[in-house]
Amino acid sequence: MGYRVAVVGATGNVGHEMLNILDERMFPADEVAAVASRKSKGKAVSFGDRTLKTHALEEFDFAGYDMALFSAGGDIAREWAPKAAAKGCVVIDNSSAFRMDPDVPLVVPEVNADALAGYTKKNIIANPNCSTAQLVVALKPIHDRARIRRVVVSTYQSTSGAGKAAMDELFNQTKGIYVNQSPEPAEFTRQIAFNVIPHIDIFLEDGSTREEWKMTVETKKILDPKIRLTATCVRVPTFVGHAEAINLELEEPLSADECRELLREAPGCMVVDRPEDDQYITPVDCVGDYATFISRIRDDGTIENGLNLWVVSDNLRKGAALNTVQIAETLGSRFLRKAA
Ligand code: 11C
Repeated sequence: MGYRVAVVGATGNVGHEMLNILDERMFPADEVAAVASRKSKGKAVSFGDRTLKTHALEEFDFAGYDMALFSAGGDIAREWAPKAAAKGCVVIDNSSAFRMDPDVPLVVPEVNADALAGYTKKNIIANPNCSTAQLVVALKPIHDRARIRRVVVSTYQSTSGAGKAAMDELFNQTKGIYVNQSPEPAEFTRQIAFNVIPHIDIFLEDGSTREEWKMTVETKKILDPKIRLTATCVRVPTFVGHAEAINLELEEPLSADECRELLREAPGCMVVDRPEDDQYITPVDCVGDYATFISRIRDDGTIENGLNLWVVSDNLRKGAALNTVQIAETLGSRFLRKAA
């Protein structure tokens, strides 16, 4: 017998990818229900070669569903995840609503799958922010080998991280500029076409942004609370794929060559790093892929035990939908054990 799964937020960017990935990976589901806001009720969404009619969240009964994959934002999650969880349905939530709740595991399966055991406290599991997920996949093997003391990361985040309307804004502004129309920012605080914006999510009192704060606290929760991390998060005019320039200070020596070999064998990682042949990954190359790609691995001679890396991944996949489905797979195989 397979699982009964609900995808909440099925009409959004990430919900769409969740349905694709459940189908691609042949998730053992007997039933998949697409759920979204009342205004999307009845809307058709694709699930492999099938079409699902969207249910309205307000009318949906989670009783009898084993898992609900939520990608509907923090406010919806705060209201509806506990209601679904109370009906015995395990919620895997993509928003930031529950990530730092000590009774909710925050999981990237390649890094801390064992933490899933704690899901029973609230029947809720949190999926990290996209920029954190790809970061910790690349850092985990390095930390296990040489202990990471400090991380300095600068991100180059695509517009899909901010949703469909933000992608449309990039598209329309870019077209508009070619015909001398002045671009009006709506989703972003500045023009995004032909520009970069050092501002993702709200500003905090210390001058950093909440996106930068999330990278710090989520990395500590998933990987190791002792790691110090400082981030600068930047929106760039790309559609899909987040890139990160990462500088590491390690406790023990690890050469660039050793790091390359280590990451070649590491779960979820794909090393593309032959600068002599211009072989490195860019966001456009990673779209639709599952891996966290690592390029430009090199020693940083300005500090003791320093390394630099360039890490790129599809933010809608490893950063969101894929990680959620991997959590569901691990939950199913290690904890729920319903399907054969
Ligand atoms: C972005 N990382 O690129 C954000 C999107 O906390 O799940 C995901 C926000 C989150 O804008």
